[in-house]
Amino acid sequence: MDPFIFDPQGDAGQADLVLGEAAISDPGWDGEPSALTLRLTFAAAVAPHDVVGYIYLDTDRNPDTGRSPRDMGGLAGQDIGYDYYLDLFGLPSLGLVDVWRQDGVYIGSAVGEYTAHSLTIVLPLSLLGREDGVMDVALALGTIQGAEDWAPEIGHAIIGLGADWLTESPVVEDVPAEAEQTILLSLDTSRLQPGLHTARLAIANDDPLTPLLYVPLSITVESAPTMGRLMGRVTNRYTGQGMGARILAQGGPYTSSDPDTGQYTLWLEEGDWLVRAIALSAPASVSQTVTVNVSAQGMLDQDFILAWCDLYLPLVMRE
Ligand SMILES: [Ca+2]
Ligand SMILES: [Ca+2]
Ligand SMILES: [Ca+2]
Repeated sequence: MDPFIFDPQGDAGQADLVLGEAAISDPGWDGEPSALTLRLTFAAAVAPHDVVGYIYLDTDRNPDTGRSPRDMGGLAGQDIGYDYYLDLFGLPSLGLVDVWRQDGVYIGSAVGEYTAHSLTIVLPLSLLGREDGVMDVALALGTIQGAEDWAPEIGHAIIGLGADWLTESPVVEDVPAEAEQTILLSLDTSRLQPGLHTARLAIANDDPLTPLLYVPLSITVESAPTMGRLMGRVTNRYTGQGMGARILAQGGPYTSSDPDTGQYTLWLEEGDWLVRAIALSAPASVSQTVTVNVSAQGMLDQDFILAWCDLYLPLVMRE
């Protein structure tokens, strides 16, 4: 799992968060949804079974949409506009985490599981609308007596930017004052689509003002001479609008379409492929599968049309 927040130990009593980690699972060919796993680790003295609170998710990463955490137990310095929030108040009694939209619409529930000093929550990303897994996040945690630990107190954390093509070594190292430490980065681009990929190297340290330092990283992957390109749009049959979908090649790579335009590009090795588009914010059964033949250096147009009616229709009963 990728750490997204390091919170100081000792800044809270019964709900002292020290580490937040996240992982996003790949979507499955058979429609297993992408899921977001969140693991919160608390100071060793904390029994996380009493912890309640809110996790604010800014899924469009736009502070001008949604609400400020300040409106609901958060701090004014937490600079996001959350579009969804996770409500942990059902955890101690029911073991459930409720997912709410910012305007108070109940979306669904997920199970929270405890291990020693950690709490793990697994959320299907389809609960969060047109979500690709990258989002801004802030937390307010406490007990039913009140909020105790905010993370981060100023700014926000980002989840979903973990780069599985990058490993760093050493991961943990104490660096004395005025000393230097070289960190070796290893790249594995074998599973990456051609194009630009970015990541941030986070360096946790004991500076109270900037407990996390970020070093931006980017890499451009060139296509191999044996690869060809599939391009097109994913649209909604009922509205004609572009829509967000996962485009997967069976046994191969996948990509996502732009949620606004529906446009996508998927690079594949030459040969025959089964390719499936699965709507992101709909049941996984909303999909279309095609067979394509990709030629080296070739470009193939392939549009997908998905039948998904994203409306709640009132049901009228008549005698
Ligand atoms: Ca803390
Ligand atoms: Ca927002
Ligand atoms: Ca804190």
